[in-house]
Amino acid sequence: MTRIKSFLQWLTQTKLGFFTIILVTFWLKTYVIYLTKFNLGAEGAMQNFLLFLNPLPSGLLLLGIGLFFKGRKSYWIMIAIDFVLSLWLFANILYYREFSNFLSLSIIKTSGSTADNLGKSIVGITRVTDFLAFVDIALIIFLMVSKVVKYDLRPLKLKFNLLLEGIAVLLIGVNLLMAQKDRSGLLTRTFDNSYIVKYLGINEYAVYDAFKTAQTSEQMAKANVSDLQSVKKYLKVNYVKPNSAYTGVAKGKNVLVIHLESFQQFLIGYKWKGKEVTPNLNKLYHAKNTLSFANFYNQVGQGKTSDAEMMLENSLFGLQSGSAMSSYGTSNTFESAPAILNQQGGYTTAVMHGGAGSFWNRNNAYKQFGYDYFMPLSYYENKPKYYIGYGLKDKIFFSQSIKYIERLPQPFYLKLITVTNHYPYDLDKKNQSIAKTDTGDETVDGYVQTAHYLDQAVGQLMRWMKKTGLGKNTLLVFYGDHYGISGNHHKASAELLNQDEFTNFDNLKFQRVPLMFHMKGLRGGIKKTYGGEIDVLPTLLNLLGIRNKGTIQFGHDLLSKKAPQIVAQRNGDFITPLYAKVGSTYYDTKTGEEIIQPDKKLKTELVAISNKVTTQLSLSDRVIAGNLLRFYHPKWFKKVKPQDYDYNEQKALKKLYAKNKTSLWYKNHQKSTQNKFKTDAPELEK
Ligand code: GP9
Ligand code: MN
Repeated sequence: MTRIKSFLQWLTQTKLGFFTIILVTFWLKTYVIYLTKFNLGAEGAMQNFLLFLNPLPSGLLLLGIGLFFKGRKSYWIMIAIDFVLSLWLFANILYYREFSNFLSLSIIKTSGSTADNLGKSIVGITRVTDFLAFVDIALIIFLMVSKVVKYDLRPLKLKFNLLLEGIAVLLIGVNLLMAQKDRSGLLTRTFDNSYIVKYLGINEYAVYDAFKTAQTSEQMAKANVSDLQSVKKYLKVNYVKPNSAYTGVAKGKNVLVIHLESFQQFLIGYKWKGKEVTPNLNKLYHAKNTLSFANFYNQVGQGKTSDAEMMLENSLFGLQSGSAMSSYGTSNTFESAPAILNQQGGYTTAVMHGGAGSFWNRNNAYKQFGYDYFMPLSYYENKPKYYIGYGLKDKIFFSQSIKYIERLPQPFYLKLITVTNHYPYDLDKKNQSIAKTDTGDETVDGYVQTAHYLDQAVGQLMRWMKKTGLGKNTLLVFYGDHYGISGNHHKASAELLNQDEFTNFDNLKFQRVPLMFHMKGLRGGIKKTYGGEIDVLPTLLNLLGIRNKGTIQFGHDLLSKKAPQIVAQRNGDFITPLYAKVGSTYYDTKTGEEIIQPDKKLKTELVAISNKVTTQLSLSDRVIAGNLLRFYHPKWFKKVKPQDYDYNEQKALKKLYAKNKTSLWYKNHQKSTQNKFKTDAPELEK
C-alpha cells in the first residue's frame, strides 16, 4: 500500500514523475489512435510490435526536450510540445478520413486549396472521438489545476537529460533497423506513407516527409526553362512519325486498360501438366483483331507498378530510385493520358483498383494526371475472404466494378488494376484450379496458379463486355506491368522454361510482358517490333487519332515503320533486335551469345546505343526531378488543376450516378448490367 502511495507521490510530485505521465499517456493515446483512426494494416508479430512501440522513441526524444528547462517552464514546455504533436495527430486523423493518406508538406505547400477545402468541411467531418488526440493534455492540465500534480522546481542533471535523449535516439535506430529488416527498401522505395507510419511512427513520418519535400523542392528550384528547351530539342531530333495507316482507327472508342499484375510474356501459350495456364489471354493474343507485341518489355525500376503507370500515362520513365509517383506525384505538373483524352476527345477518365488508395501515392498522383474518378478499395465491399495480399481478389474486384463501369459516361478511358497475381502468389484452395509447378522454389511455384486465376477473371470480364455490347465500341489494352519472377530465381526459371541454364541474357528476355490492343474490326497480328512501356501512350494516341506532336514523351508509336527499337531498362541495360546489354556485357540478341571481342565498328555502335539509352533516361529524369512540365505551355493543352478533382466517395458517386445518356446503364434501359456478369468466384456463392 505504502509502495503504491509513494509511487503515486513520485509520479505527481517530481519532475521525472510528471514526465513519465506525459510520455506514457502520449504513447498510449497515439497507439489507440493508430488502431482506431487509421488503416495501417499491421500484419504479423513484428509489424504489430513496431506499431505498438513506435510512438515511444520519438515521444521520449521530443517531450524530453522539456526536461532541459528549469522550474515551471519545464512543465509547460512539455505540455506545449505534447500539444504540437497532438495537433499533428489530429490533423492527420481528419485528413486521413477524407483522403486515406497522411498529410504531406507538399500538399500543404502546393495546394493551399486542399487545405482550404478541408478547412471548410472540418466541422462536417470531425467526430467527437477525434478529440482523443488531446485527451492526455486535458487530463494533465486538469491534474495541474486541481493541484494533484505539484511543481517540482529542482533541476535535473544535464548529464541525465542527455542520457535520456541518447536512449531515445538509440531506440529510434533500433526501431528503424527492425523495420528495414521486415520491409527492405522502406525509406528508399517510397511505397506508401502508411508504411512509414506503421513501421516508424507518425512523428518520424513528419521528418521523413519534410526531408523528401526539401529534397524535391531543391531539385526543382535549380531547374529552369532552358532545361526544358534541351529536352524539347532532343525529342524533336528523335521524333518518329506514327504509322498513318493506323491513325484514328479507334477514334472515339472507349479505352479500357487492363493492368495485368506481374504478368510475364512467357505465360502466353505456356502449358503446365498439359493445361493452358492463360487460355483466355492466349486466345486474345492470337485473335485476328488483336494487335499483339511479342517483344514488348517492361521498363520499371524500384517503383514497380507505379513506374509502369508513370510510363503508360505520361511516356516518362520512373526514377533511378524510389517511385516517381510517390515522390513527385503530389506536386508535379504532368501532361498525362487522362487529361489529354479528356481535353481532346471528351473522355471521362477513371481508375479502379481493389487495393489501398494511398499505395504508390495514387490518390494524389491521379489528380495531377487528371483522372476524374479513382475508386480504390474503400469503394468496394471488403470481407476477409474477398481479400488476399494487396487487395481484393480479381474476380471479386471485377464483379464489384461493374456497377461503376456501367455508369461511366462514354467514351471513357478506364484503367482496371488487378492485383491477385502478385508476389507471393498465394491463392486459397477454393480458387486454385491448376496445379502448382514443381521447381521446389516456393516463391515461383504458385505463379501459374495466380496467373491462371487472373486469366479466368479476365475471361469473365470479357464475356460481360460481349453480352452487354460494350465490347463493340471499346478498345481493350492489356499490358503486364513487370516481371513476376525476379532475377533471383535462375534455377527455377530455367526449369519453368525447360532450359538447361538461365543466363543474365535470358533474364533480360524474361522482362517481356504482354501488350495487346484488341478491338472489333482492328487489323491485328503479332508484331515483332521491339518496344517497351514508354511507347504505349504514343501508340495509343495514334490509334485514337489524337494529335501528339510536340508533346514531352519519350516513347514512339510502336506501329511506326521507323520505330527505333531500342528498349531501355531503368538501370541502363538495353535490348534491340540485334544487340543487348546487361551490366557491362553485350549480347547478340538473335543467338543470346556474349559478344566477347567486338570489332571497332561494332564497338562504336554498341557504345552509341548505350549512350542513347542513358541520355533518354537522364533527360526523362530531368523532366520529373525539375518538374519541367510546369514551364511547358502548348496551345492545345490546358494545365490540370488537382484541386478540381475530388475522390471523396460520396461526392464522386453522386456525380457518377447522375443520369447520363451515354452510359451503358442508360443504354441498358436504365438498368444495371450486373446480372450479365457471371463469375464462379466461390466467395460469392449463395
Ligand atoms: C498495390 C499494387 C502492387 O496497390 O499495385 O504494386 P507492386 O508491388 O506490384 O508495385
Ligand atoms: Mn505490380
